[in-house]
This record gives sequence, C-alpha cells and structure tokens, in this order.
Amino acid sequence: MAIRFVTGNEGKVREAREYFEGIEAVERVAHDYTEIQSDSLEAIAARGAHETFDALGGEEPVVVDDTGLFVDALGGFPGPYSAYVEDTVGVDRLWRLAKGEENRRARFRTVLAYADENGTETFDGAVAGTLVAPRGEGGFGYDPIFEYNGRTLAEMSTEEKNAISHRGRALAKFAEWYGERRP
Ligand code: ITT
Repeated sequence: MAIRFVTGNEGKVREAREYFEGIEAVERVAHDYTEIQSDSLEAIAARGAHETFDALGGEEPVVVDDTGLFVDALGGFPGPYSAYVEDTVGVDRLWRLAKGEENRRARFRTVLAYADENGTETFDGAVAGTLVAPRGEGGFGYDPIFEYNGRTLAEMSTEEKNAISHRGRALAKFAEWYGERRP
C-alpha cells in the first residue's frame, strides 16, 4: 500500500519519493489539518496526522512531516514557526539577520508522524550546519542558506541531501519501523 504523505509542500514529497524508490510508492494527500501552536514538532506532527487520519475516514494510514530551522544565535528561532517566517520575513532576510552574528550555527529538525487505527508513532531526524549567503538552485525553502560540509543543501541532489538531512534521517527511522510491521 502506498505511503500517504499529507503536505502542501512538493519538496517534501520529492524527497520521500526518492527515499522510497523501488520500495514503496509515495502519494501526496492534500488535507489542510490544524497546525497547533506548540514548541514541539512532535506535538504538531502527531496532532496533524491523527486529525487527518480521522478526517479521511479512519481507514488509510497517513504520514505528516513537521520541520523547523533552529538558529543558535537567535535562540532557536524560527523553529516551529519556520513556515510562517519563510512566508513573512523570507529566506534572504533571515540570512541577513543571522549574518551579523558571530555564531552562525543552525540545525534542521524533522518529525514524521504516522497515524493508523493503532494510534500515532513519531520519528525524528536532525542535521547541524552553518548559515551562509544563498547558493544553489536545488532543494526548497531554507536550503540555499544552509551549508553542510562545504555545500548548501540547495547545491546537492535529492539523493545527496537525503543521505545527510534531517528528513532523510527521519525517513530512515520511519522506513525501518514500517518495513518491520508490513505484512
Ligand atoms: P506542510 O505543513 O504542508 O507539510 P510546510 O512547507 O508548511 O508544508 P512546515 O510546516 O514543516 O511545512 O514548515 C517548515 C518550513 O521550513 C517551511 O517554510 C519549509 O519551506 C521549510 N522547510 C521544510 N523542510 C525543509 C528542508 O528540507 N529544507 C529547507 N527548508 C525546509
């Protein structure tokens, strides 16, 4: 059965598809679940997955991805508010905010929540890097300003990004668990 990935973000689906290539199909599901206000990506993702599972009839499992960029010098901002900040402030201006700081370390973190009739499971992944002036045409969101080992995530292929990224690591944990319980 295909993995039903609930998101409005094509970039997330592209990465999940690449990860599960040859293993399982990934289908994008459009459902506007409630994004609760919380400091916890786990709580946001679990609530979204549970709500969507119920709203779509309570029969087919779904996966929700909640991701945040946490900038050290900004006390972890924008964190769980990363989508709102991308829409309002924008990626370039966030870089300009971080640029003046001596410490430019940042971390991406993803929580995937899987919901089915047995409840909700969460899987997380994180990657630490450095904020830099925008470079690269690939990826999406904050990828052009996040450097890992000399390259921004926007300078990597989807496969390369998955091998080291927050989402790739969360997908690996999820895939292992999912593989074990699949009939
Ligand atoms: P859905 O909630 O519909 O899945 P979204 O883009 O709103 O899509 P989030 O709430 O998880 O997703 O928001 C995370 C923000 O961080 C958003 O601005 C994304 O563009 C960005 N983002 C998420 N994953 C990213 C990644 O791998 N690289 C760069 N930016 C990312």
